[in-house]
Amino acid sequence: MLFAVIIAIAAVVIIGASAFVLLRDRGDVLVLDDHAPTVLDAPAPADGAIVVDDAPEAVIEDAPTPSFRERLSTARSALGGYLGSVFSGGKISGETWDDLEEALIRADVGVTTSSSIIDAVREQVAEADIEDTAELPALVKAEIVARLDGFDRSLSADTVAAGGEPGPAVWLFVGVNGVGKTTTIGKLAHRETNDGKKLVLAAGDTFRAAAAEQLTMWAERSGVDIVRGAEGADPSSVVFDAVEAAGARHADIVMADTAGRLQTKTNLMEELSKVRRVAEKGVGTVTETLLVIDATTGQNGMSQAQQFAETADVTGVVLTKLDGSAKGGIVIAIHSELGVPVKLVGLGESINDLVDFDATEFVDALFE
Ligand SMILES: Nc1nc2c(ncn2[C@@H]2O[C@H](COP(=O)(O)OP(=O)(O)O)[C@@H](O)[C@H]2O)c(=O)[nH]1
Ligand SMILES: [Mg+2]
Repeated sequence: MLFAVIIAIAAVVIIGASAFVLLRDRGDVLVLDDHAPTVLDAPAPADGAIVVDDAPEAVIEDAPTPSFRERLSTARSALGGYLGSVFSGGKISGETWDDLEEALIRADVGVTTSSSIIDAVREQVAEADIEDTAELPALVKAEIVARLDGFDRSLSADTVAAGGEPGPAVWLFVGVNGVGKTTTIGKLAHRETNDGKKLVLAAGDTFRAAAAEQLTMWAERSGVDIVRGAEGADPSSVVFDAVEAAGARHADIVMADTAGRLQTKTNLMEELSKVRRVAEKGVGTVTETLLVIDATTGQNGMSQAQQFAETADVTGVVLTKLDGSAKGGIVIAIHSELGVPVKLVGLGESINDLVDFDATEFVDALFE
């Protein structure tokens, strides 16, 4: 009897252990051995004590598999037929150009960029004596691809050795309130952790206590460390402490959340440049400043984005909520008008709903 119980227990242990190994091999489970998720409370500058609390276990999530194009078409997005109707066949006329311009503008490509695309295509049509609208999709596609080509979409974590020791790379996330900064950091933390990177998150949005709570929940999902400050604390001191903590832990990347709302735009921009300065005061180097833009805000979002792009040294755009927009044309406007590449796209609210932007697949999806 006792023997049977021992056999049963042994069987359970063996099956459990092999299931664990299998899951780990598939990269589905984020169990960081001897590295329990930790919440670090950023010290008030006066006392300097870091409080370390144990956080709950990391959550198990499935790894993403479908391609960017597949993800785009499942998310009810892209240009949703705006362009298809223009190219229904027949002779090219003045109306064709009007229709094409209207389609591009309705798809959020923006007035300036739309007319520049049309001018370029018209020129080619005239030069090659093209008469049929059936030939236009290939030309428009090539024009759009040309506007998306030649940008480096990688996220850099290369840091210059500071005093002989390479310090952490700092990625700043900026953008107006509600665009998806905190969510994007949460998704990206999961991805980079799966990739073997060691991270520290900085809850630099100290405007609302809920913002730090939200980021802490994301940190727990991926089992990464997070540095927080009290509500109303100086965001740059939180980022500074996060960089210090990352340096001490030999972490690769600090992902810093920021507030998107202050009394005035000037205050907001000044605060962001202070955060940036302070992030590089110690061992950290800011290697990415990612501007987060909500695809559903269209041209309105573009004019806000312009202000950030002008003052914040933006290295790339994260375009969120493309799943909720039928107007993927904003991608083209971002490249042409802001001069920075879309590096990542948000296609939902879950942890795996963040994908690398792929220009060719995107343009193909536009014309489906
Ligand atoms: N559908 C969808 N919702 C998103 C996406 N990214 C963020 N959100 C949602 O947008 C809301 C605001 O996001 P949050 O990260 O708090 O924005 P923040 O104020 O810029 O930090 C939340 O409800 C998110 O779940 C996305 O790619 N798709
Ligand atoms: Mg936020």
